[in-house]
Amino acid sequence: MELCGVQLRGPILNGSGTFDAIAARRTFGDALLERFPFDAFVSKTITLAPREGNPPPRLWETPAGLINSIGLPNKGLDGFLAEDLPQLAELPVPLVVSVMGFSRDELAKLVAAVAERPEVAMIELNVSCPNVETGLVMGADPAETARAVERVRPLSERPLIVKLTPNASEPEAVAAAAQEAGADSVSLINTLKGLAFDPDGGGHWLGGGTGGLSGPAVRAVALQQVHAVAGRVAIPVIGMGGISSGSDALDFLRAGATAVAIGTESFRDPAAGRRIASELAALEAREASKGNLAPPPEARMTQTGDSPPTFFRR
Ligand code: RRO
Repeated sequence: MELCGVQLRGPILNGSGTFDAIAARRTFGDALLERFPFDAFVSKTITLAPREGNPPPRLWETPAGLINSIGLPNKGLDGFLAEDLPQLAELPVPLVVSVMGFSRDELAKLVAAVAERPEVAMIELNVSCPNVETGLVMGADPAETARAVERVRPLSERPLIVKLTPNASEPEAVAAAAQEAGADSVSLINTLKGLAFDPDGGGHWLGGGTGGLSGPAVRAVALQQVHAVAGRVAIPVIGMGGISSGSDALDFLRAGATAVAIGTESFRDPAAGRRIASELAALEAREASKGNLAPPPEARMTQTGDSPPTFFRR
């Protein structure tokens, strides 16, 4: 398949920041490259200056979900280009680099520098991190998002993906603004704002205060937002939010996504991307074979309201 002109062997990506390919290569060696779990790899978001990230604890489990408050720890642009990019370039799939700026100037410096590197297939603009102190989330506002995309669009011939936040009153309006400003794709959802208290008292559990919720707990919200966004824009949509099985992935494709990303599930099972890809392929093969068996006209005529003939049920 193809995403923004980039050839991919399939539709399964990782959600940014949910799979450390460099650490996985250290642990699994070249076996990781032979059985790489994703069809494109999205880096953890980088910023212009290095960051320590938020103080611990950084994670809290909820029913069917995970709240994180990692706070964007990273080596900064120069450290990433010098140390991480050469290693990520050895992965057997196209590389997407995720960047986040605290201002449009910062974002422009990041995009210009990353776009120069031939190892980079696409750039994701993370305008939706919930865990940084400024409280400024460009992606919560359509006009701010448009200004950011307009600023960086001329700096890169690489496809630009805009990562949307679910914490916006109308994510489809933000997606439309991103498209209008020149984005090639949108990806969603980033995490939903969440909070956890220390069960032993003493206030907030997470060192960063609040965090972002992910995992199956957010799947229905993500599916609705992907459906709404895909109905509004013409550019490809990358759907994510609690995908744990091929059936979940198929739901996002049915909602209008062109590709999907796996996030929290990879923490449980680092090989989840491959499992989900093969489950999805089996489901799609089954759908295709059903499609070839067109129902006889009389069967179609017996369909009424909510009660389709039983052979349509799954
Ligand atoms: O690093 C983080 O805390 C983080 C980021 Br940049 C993001 O985009 N989404 C998220 O849930 N956590």
